[in-house]
Amino acid sequence: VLLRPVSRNPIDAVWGRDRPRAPAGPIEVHGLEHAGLAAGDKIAAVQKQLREARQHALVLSTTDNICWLLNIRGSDVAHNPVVLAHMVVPATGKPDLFVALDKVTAEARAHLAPLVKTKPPEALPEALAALRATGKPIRLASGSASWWTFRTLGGGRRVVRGPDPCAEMKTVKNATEIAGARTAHLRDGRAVTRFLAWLDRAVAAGPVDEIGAVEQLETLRRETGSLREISFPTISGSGPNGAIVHYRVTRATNRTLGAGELFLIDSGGQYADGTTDITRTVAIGTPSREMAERFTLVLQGMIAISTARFPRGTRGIDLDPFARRALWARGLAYDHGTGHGVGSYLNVHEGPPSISKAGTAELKPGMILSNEPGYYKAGAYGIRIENLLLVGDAEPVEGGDCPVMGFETLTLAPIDRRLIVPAMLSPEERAWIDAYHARVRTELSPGLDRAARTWLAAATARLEP
Ligand SMILES: [Mn+2]
Repeated sequence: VLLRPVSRNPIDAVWGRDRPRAPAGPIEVHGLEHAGLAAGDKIAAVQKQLREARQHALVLSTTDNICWLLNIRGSDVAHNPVVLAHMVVPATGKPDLFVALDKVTAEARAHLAPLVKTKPPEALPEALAALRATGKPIRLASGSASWWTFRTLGGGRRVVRGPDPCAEMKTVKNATEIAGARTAHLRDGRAVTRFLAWLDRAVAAGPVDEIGAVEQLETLRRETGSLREISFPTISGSGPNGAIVHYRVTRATNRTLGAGELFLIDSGGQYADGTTDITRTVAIGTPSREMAERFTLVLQGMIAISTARFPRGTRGIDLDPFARRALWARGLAYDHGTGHGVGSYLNVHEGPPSISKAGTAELKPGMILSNEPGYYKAGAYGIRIENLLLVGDAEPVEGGDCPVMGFETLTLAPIDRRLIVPAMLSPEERAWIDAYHARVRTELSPGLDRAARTWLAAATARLEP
């Protein structure tokens, strides 16, 4: 394959008069009570890095990094609360923000005016050409910037291609963002728990289908009064549809949740204080022995990540096999990463850190990652269990001689006990499940009505001996 640059976008030429207008959602200010760090301080930190590296300016084209840096959010991309924009951050002086001016509300203008010079997107090529004309080194985020941007900056060795400093900084959440994540997960956990309680009642009372489940879960999230948007299209797969990893239900594929089947639901919410992402697999009627055994193997992998202790410098790739060991030992596997980084009221998939074969970024205290091993039997059923985790320093291990880190579980919702085979679990694994369920019950119960509380008490009871 030979790629050749063209001066006109061929996709523009293909579009006819039915081309939708570019999104024009207003810019929202992401307040300090959620961001925890002022945009001016973030810009100063980036500029300090540029001066230390003797680079003249940084060109940003990644929307979530620009939103993080400026403490703004938007609605230009479904489920990702970002603003389509570019930015040039000079080593000293005021940065330029290139964004459609009709998105800049009076509130946004008041917030942005002290921070940046706001310019229309059409001014970008000229600004990049001016940077090129300085002949000084310009930093460009490799891996996300377009070839056009690279060429317009002059290409060659003057363009320093490296990681985006915002990407690194935003993955390590500050104390305000961590507190926000905890609150968001309490709120979201109650909505999910109400959903799971509803589901048990509803499938007993009559047919429930995949779309009906999606609608009920979104309704319950909306009833929190805080939902901005769901964080991705809900994956709602019953029986064989659960085995399709990125399944998205349509009217044509919609299935009734049948007795003796598994139902997998992977969903999340965008709240101003945090982004959530949770998967639960639920038994509809009585599961087969094989389903329960494989669910338990997936659970063992999930617990192995949740309870891992690891030294500084550990990367996601180092931990990924922990989640697979129990499955591999039985000749079973799953073909996706174990976990991804998650934004703070930003993208539900946020790099660079991940727990996967590609997870070469070091795990650092303050990072939020998902933990979502699974197992999929094509044509039959799918299993996935997903909680979000916060990386932190752990208590020193008795007798150990190096400091260790570990995870704190953020997600709060019961894991279906009907699918757990207690005899397969070690005493430590059983203790983890019982402690997790006790915590879920204690933390969620106060905000639930009597019916949901009663359901939750049973769903979080200790495992039978
Ligand atoms: Mn996920």
